[in-house]
Amino acid sequence: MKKITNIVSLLATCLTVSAAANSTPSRAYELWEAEPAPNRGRSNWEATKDSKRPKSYDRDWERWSYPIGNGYTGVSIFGRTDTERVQITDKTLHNKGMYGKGGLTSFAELFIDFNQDAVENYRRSLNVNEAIAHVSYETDGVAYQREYFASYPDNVVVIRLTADQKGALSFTVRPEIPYLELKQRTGSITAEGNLLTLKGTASHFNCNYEGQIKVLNQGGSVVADAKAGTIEVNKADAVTLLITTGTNYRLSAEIFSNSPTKKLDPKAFPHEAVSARMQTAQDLGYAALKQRHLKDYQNLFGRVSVNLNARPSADPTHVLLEKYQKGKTNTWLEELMFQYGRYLLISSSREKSLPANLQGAWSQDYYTPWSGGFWHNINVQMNYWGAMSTDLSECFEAYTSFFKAYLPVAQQHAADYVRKYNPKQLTEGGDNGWIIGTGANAYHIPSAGGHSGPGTGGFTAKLLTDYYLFTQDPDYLEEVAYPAMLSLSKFYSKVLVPHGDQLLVEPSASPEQMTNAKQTKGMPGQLKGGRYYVTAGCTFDQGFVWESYSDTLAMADALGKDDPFLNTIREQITRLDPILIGADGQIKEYREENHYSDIGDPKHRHISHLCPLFPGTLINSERPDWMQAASKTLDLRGNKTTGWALAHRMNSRARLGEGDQAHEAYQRFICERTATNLWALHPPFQIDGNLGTMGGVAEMLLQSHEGAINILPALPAAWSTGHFDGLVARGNFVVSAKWTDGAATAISVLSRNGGECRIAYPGIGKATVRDSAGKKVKVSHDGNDRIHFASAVGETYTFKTIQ
Ligand code: FUC
Repeated sequence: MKKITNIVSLLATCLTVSAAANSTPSRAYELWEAEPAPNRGRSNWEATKDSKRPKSYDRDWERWSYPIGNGYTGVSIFGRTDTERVQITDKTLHNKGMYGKGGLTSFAELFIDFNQDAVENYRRSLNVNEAIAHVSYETDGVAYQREYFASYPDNVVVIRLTADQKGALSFTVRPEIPYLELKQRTGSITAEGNLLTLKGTASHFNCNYEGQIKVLNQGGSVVADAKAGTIEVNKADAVTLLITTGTNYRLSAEIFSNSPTKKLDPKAFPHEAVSARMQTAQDLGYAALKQRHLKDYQNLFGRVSVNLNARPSADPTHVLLEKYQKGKTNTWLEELMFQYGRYLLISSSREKSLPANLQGAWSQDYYTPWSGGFWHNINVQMNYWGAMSTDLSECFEAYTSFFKAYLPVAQQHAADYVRKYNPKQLTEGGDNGWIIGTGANAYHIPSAGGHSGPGTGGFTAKLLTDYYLFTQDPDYLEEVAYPAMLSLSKFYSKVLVPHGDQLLVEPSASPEQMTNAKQTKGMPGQLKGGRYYVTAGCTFDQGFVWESYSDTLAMADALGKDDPFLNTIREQITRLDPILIGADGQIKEYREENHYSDIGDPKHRHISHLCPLFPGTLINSERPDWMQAASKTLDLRGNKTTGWALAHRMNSRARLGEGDQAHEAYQRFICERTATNLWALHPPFQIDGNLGTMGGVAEMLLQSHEGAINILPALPAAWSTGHFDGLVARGNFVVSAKWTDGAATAISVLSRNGGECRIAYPGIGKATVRDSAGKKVKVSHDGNDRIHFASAVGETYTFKTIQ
């Protein structure tokens, strides 16, 4: 199943492979345009029909601006020469949001009036290798340059303006606090000396915010206009603008447990922290800030390269995309999108910041679509699908901190849930585990239920498990992953209801799948949830109980733990009966389904019943019948769907070893759900599609969920020649591979953690394995297609063919 059929023999030729880790991708990736982003103003904003979305949204921002970010602050750059627009988001600033539970809202707008209309040789770009945006143009015989970056180590946004002639820089810096007229926040702007300060309060959570913009000029002068709240720069040689943002938000258990007005201390102001950061940034100066930014960013970004043998394109990005959409597919854009996904993850999710939200770290809205929340029935998990495999596990630390903070409320939710649905199982005052439902945000986590069953908890926990499996961090296993899994399993054990010999989650709902009375006529399932179909033991819920139980047992083994509750899991896991095949050869979404789509929308974006295939591991090559049924299900569901939904299909196809179909889902995503700034469109913009397809590329090239490292498990014909360096496999092995005409020609593995290294690839049994000193390594064979050997920490092994 996982084999690539067009590969007959392994490693036809031997090529040397460079060391895997920390080699900056050799190729230069950038987005660029020969025009600034349009900014046609609110009158051009597009109306939305959906009552749950903002009334209108700004397509110019969404489709043309370039995002930079440092995990805390997201910035969208238009690169204009008349009036530049720099829109600023701080992930902690929330108003009431569209559901009344809180939602991300735009922090500020920074306008810079240059009044330069007739410009030549204009170019704006986003350099993905450096995380720096550039603007350059000429006017009146002067060449102007701008650089924009968001530094994580110094938590500051830097804009550097230069010209090739002295005294050529004159402009007005004019910030704005958006949406004041809608009365959910107060705000004022002061201008003093070279400092602009924006401050106020978003009332719903008493969120006090402050933003500072410092205008540092070389040559010329700066003049503050206190009344207008602006700073004018006159005839400077060069200018550095520094931007810092902050609020009184502190990630803590109280954020989730307290009532809206008690979540934050109304008397706490971010002024000192924001000012201190500004001072540090100013003291460091532009050159040091840039160097520190590059060091930090490139340490992460430079770890992985994927080369699909494309010829780099010289087209502006929107032309590149248009050509692709017209059928001129090219792997250059596919490579670029992959690295752009890694860029977006690094820019929106860093240790100590909040996790990447539904829009990453970017929102120009009053009410961000779906509140800019952490949606737990697939979206936030998808954000991290590629984190570990593309060697960005540090980015997941933001989610771990978030998890730790919300855990007490998740425990409360679990107790309430058991009390409501299965009161006999409640351990009053004791441990009932934890659970999280779909619509979370920085201030609130909901309980499970409604349109998505409690499988949402297992969906989340899979990330904790994977973080451990990839990093092999023993402290994480002991302190975070194992306790979380054990506790989640406790919760699940309390919501399973006996149905004959089986134990079924009840109530149970396959996320957002709807039905109607006609469809359910004569069905045992009950329409308890209104338009959403609620039943017992749907595959999504049963599957995630299985995954959680299985992961808990594996971790207990790894730690040598012997909790008495493990016996309950050992007994219950045999009674879940999670995977059933229906009359059309499909994986059933519901136990009571016979033919495909007896219940629900046959083209639904969610494919929740395939979660046991991906990100789960229950459907795997040991069960070819299930693999085949999963493939059939994907055929039936089709690819006419939203951005993130294509990403799930892509990853699922990769798990099936269906490289061409995985590639087709990727192509569709690029053709139909990608904006000209390469942001993913649901539509509207959601970051999950970017990050999910990024993970999908890695999943096509390397897998490790079946106890071995599978090299090139889902290589499509379109990627017949190429190489990758630095992808990570579970066990913390860093892998590189080179292939020609669909056949691997060189493989190398760096063992970061030691331990048994298992490699699967057709014909690998014939290969010779050597360590970095060239010494032949003794390997054991499991047939011709699998080998294993004991690896040493820090050692790199290369594989060569024996014909
Ligand atoms: C899930 C999806 C929707 C949307 C929302 C943010 O609920 O079903 O399509 O992506 O999250």
